[in-house]
Amino acid sequence: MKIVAADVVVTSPDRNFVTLRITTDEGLTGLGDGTLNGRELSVASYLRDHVAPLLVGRDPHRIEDTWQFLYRSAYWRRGPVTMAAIAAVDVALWDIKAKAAGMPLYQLLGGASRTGVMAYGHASGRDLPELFDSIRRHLDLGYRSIRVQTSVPGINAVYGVAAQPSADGRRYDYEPAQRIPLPAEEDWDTRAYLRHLPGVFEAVRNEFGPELPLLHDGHHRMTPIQAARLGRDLEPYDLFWLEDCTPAENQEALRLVRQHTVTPLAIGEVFNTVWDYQTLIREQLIDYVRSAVTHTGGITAMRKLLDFAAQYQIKSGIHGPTDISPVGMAAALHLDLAIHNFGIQEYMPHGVLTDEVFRQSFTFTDGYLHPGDRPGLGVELDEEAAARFPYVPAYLPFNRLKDGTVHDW
Ligand code: GCO
Ligand code: MG
Repeated sequence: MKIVAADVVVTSPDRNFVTLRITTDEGLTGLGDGTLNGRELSVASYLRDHVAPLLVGRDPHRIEDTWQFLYRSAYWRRGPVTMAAIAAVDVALWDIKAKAAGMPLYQLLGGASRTGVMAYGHASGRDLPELFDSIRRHLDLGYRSIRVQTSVPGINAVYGVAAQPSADGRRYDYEPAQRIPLPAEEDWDTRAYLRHLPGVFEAVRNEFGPELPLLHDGHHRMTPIQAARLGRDLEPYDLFWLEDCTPAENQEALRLVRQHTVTPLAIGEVFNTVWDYQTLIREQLIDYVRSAVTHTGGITAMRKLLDFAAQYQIKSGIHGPTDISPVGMAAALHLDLAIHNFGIQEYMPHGVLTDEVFRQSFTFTDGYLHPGDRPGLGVELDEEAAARFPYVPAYLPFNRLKDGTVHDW
């Protein structure tokens, strides 16, 4: 079998997505997700201008060889654009291989290690009544694990808080990318946040009891000593994890956090290779790996990363916001089902327009996701529907402190 075409489709149903479609001379096609929120066209160009010409004529079955070729022959290594592009190729090739085998991808990854994949959803509220409503709606939808984000008194806009409960009863998750010509400016005050958050978790525990797994995302905004304090203050509320408590690129910073708290830690959604985790995993400074299949070089690289983590009893918590396309989500679910050290999967349903463009076979039942049993990934791209939604520039927001200093968002 030979690759005869590698086409990039940029489409914007609800939001922008970059999809790679690889076609073979036997008529099989594979899909890969290369979406990098707010920087989508850079990956589209990397794929179109630099990678697609290299793929034509290659044997699609040689996945490891193609991965190593793309990683090493570029000479310039790592980085979100490169690794998202490699991920798109890798996942498309796994899709083709599984279709050729007539099996769902998880079978090629070793078969199912569990019956379903536990998902967590995003609850948020500007105050406690709104937050409790949001948690109840998620419980009604079937979620059995819930991320909790709230506004903080004195701060106008806080990461993770949906501005308005939605009118259609379907979409009330937080969506950070905005279709505006310049990034929105938000404000931030870490001391106010540290004072406010433990009381929120105390109220949630009192209302919903001890069983419900609760998660929280710090979105890189604390220093190590602030993160250590928050982790310790949240210990009575038994969090499933505290995510991205410090800017993740300084791996050593987590040593200090770890010294002071037993709140489980998750990091890695902005990482793109196993090298970003070397210290974190070897020194057991984290409990969950947050990488996205889409941003970390695809199934081939994620598998190696998660096998490395498994030797240290560190589990998966694969990134799955709506900026991961249904193709990237399906890839994550096949991996989640197959690996032994699965922890949890982030899951926010996409909008209705996205579901028109990407026909999916994965299911969400009683809090558990399953990738389905169609050969390959189980996702089809409707090209005509995709063409109805051209690219729209969109930006993530950024933070300034009260004195105007730019801060991690
Ligand atoms: C998460 C993430 C997202 C990111 C988003 C940026 O935990 O899901 O923090 O909400 O902010 O992926 O594009
Ligand atoms: Mg996060």
